[in-house]
Amino acid sequence: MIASQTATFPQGAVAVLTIDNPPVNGIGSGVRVALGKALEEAIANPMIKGIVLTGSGSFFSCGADIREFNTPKSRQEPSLRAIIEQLENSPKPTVAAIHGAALGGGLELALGCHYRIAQAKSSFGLPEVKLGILPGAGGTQRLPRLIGIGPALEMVAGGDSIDASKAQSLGLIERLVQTDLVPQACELALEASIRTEGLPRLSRAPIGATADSKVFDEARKLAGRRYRGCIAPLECIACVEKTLTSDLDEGLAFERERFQFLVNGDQSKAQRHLFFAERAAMKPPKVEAKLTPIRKVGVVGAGTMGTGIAMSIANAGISVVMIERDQAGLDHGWEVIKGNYASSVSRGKLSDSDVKARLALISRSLDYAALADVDLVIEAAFEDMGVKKEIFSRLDAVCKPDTILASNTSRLDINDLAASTSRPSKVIGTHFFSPANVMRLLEVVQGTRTATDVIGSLFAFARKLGKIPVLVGVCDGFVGNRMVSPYTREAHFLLEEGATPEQVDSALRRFGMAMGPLQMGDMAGLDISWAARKRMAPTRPAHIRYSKVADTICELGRLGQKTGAGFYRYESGSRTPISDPAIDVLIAECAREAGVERREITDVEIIQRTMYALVNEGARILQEGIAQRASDIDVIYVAGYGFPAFRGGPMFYADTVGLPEVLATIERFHDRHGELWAPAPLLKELVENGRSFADL
Ligand code: T1G
Repeated sequence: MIASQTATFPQGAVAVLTIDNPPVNGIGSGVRVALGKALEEAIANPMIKGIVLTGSGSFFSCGADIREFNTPKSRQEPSLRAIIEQLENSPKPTVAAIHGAALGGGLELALGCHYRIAQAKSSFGLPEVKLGILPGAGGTQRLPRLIGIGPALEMVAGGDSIDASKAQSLGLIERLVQTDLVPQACELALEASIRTEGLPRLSRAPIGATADSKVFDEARKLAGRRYRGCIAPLECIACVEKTLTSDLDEGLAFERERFQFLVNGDQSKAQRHLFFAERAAMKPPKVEAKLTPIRKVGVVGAGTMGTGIAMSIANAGISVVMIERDQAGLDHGWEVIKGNYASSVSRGKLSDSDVKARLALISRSLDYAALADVDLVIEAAFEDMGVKKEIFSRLDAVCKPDTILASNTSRLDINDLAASTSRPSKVIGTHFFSPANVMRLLEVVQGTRTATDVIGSLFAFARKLGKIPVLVGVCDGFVGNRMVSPYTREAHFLLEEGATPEQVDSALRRFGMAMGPLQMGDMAGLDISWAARKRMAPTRPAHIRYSKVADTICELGRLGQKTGAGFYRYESGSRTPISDPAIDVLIAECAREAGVERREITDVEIIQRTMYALVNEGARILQEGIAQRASDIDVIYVAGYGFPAFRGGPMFYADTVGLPEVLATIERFHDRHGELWAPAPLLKELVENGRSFADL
């Protein structure tokens, strides 16, 4: 847990304490006990002139062990705050020697030291706010005393890391070193041990230039935009604000009280659930066979998805060949890519040289022969099985035998596509989400004959792209889109029953969704789901309720933003939805034809009807084995569908409400609205056994 060594120099001996708790040097109870003891010994040892604290492996320390938060602590265990006070009150100089990353409690440990030096490639951050909590070991009180209120507010309430050069410019670290981190830290400790002026202790440092309240109001506005609906950022800001009116002890007490409030709240439990859920989802299946390294990729189709996918690959430094049917399509796709990169440059996100390097990785061709040496092809052509089969048979003929063939289809049958090739074990689905160069979610669709090493290769490839791969099975819509069908269906039914598009969308935005289902449909294009409904119409049972609202809107040529009107109107070039009375008339007419009596609809019902539709379908998906875990469904909805992280995802949200209540409500809907609301058997089984989705 803590390795203690003594480094001896002519000027004296230095105790080097190394946090050794792989993989991230988390500061769990074992580390705290061992570190407290090692510090006590070093301070008591008259031979020791100074103390250096460092970390083993790749990180200094990435903070407290998140798994311990809601578990009771034994009295013997020193708190992280106690350890930090031990470092700060040490009569001997303490120096943090930082490499890799100092995050959360790891950075707070370093702030307790008298000095901090770091390797050039290290990073520093207080990401607690992204877990729905705040730096609970003095970070909100010491950091402003070191780097000033403004930069401290940004780090504490934003949660983003800064690099070593930024840290040095802010005064967060005294020295930047290329090599010999620990020896240079020892040297600094020995130099400090003979200085006559007192050791720098942040708890006694005055707050720099007092910021006026405007900076806090600004920070609250920014937090409201970036973390809409989250309470942690506001608590972070309040703690930093406290430094202006309180001494350290009062500030620490306030920080502690607000930390406890947050760590016991639903929002933080949801966000910590997602932290581990994401990591569980991204774990590839156990594979014996060797993985295929993906060094060169073909993308067939230079439309919206194809260009986004090609950019995502080039952004990861992997070369990509983009294929289209005709030169016009290829040129248009190339212009779209250059335009996207140009806007990243204008927003300061990328430099011209970055863009040049990425564009150099993207080649274009009309000839499939250009795919002869690629390791993976991602087909992103028109969403039609016939078109895809024709492409796959050409790929099968041209590509190397071990080339993986993937389709970006959002709902078609991968097994059917695989059967049309000579290499079904190499066929898989890679469902990217638009815009593919931005959205992190990637549904990896496993066909019944897809080999596990192909899945493993795709997971490794997805991680290189910075994506969150989630393994799903084959069904219409896989996981995300399959669940969005009943969610949207209920939104349309609610319109017929009396709600307006604004009421449905604003209720769900207040719930925390990035966008309501009707505005989302207008943005994605109403024609996509219209085509799916028309495809399924022949097999739709006549006795099942069906809303004609969306079809009627599409039949008027109102396909969403791209046609200037859908559920809402859009002024030319604007994406701002404007309520359209013509739609209210259309909905009332559909309701009359369907014999639906309109009534007052409450926001509570809107949330229940849409959210529980997601949960019920999610339970079915779990039961059918289309998703491996309930938490995978949560990751899919938060990373791909704008579900609020502070609610943890649809399945975690259902657990938070309580499955008995969810089931009782679904049974009420079943009685009132018919078989579309038949409760999923798994949901009934969980309630009967007093279990929750978290137990799966
Ligand atoms: N606690 C517990 N487990 C952690 C952990 C943590 N803080 N950080 C990582 N892990 C596990 C992770 O679940 C995975 O486990 C393995 O380590 C590798 O992680 C008092 C209250 C550091 C950037 O928020 O951001 O300090 O899946 O896959 O991609 O004020 O881990 O292998 O079983 O992510 O190289 C604040 C969280 C805590 C940092 C490395 N700190 N960690 O990324 O590896 S709260 C954080 C990360 C706190 C104080 C407060 C990343 C990473 P498994 P990984 P990676």
